[in-house]
Amino acid sequence: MEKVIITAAISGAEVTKEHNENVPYTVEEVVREAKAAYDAGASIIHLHVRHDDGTPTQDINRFKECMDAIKEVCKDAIVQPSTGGAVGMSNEERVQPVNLHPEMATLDCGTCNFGGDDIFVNTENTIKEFGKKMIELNVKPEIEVFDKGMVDMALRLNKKGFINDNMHFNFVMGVNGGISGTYRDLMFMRQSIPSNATFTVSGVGRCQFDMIALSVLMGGHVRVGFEDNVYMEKGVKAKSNGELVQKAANIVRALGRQVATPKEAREILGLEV
Ligand code: KMH
Ligand code: ZN
Repeated sequence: MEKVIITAAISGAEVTKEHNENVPYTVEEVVREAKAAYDAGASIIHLHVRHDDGTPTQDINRFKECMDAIKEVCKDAIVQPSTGGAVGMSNEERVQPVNLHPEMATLDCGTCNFGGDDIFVNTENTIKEFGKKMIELNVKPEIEVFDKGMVDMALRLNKKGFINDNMHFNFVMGVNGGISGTYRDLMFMRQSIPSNATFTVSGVGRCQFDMIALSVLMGGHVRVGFEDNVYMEKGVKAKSNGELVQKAANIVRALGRQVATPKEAREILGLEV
């Protein structure tokens, strides 16, 4: 089987220092967390950025500052900005980092409840607009799907030319409002995408490491990090994203697969090497 790409979602937009004091806000903290994740085996850094007080922003200048600083210390990492941003942001705000021509960016393929009163809104026209822009700027989308209907949306927009072939999916499992993080549902998602598509799995909350193990066994890739989960195990908070990546890498190796380097990740994903 091909090697396993580990993505580290180091910061997120909803998780705060109240959940784990090591969640990064400042550029310095972002760099610290990215480097710890990279050193432990992450080849993709999935990035949200904040103001120093922790407020999420999609400001292009803040993204540039953080991405440049990450690349200083994680030379060949793939830095993948979010276009999801935080719940409630406008499309104009969310799409800004795509203008920096990153190798990849996320493309969220549907609307869902997001806990409490929150709704994460991605209308069909939004997905088309973001997808078209990514094609124009040669940015590979990581197709984020929180439920099975979002897979169908992505497949339909692929046929209509808003998403290129060689699709790479991220099954986000366990959001309150999305598909649950169970073996049955992961199989269902896996069986719903084309056989030549690649996929990673993000288990949110307590299902994170179960989803990692299952994805490794199924031939998939894995995402770990504070955006999705701040615990090493029940009641034990992670000291860094590096610790979470290390645990994921140990699972990968224990199950007989190897961790991909950034160069290998680019080859697997069809990015320019
Ligand atoms: N913060 C969530 C509302 C993405 O990065 O593309 C959306 C999110 C998805 O995190
Ligand atoms: Zn994200």
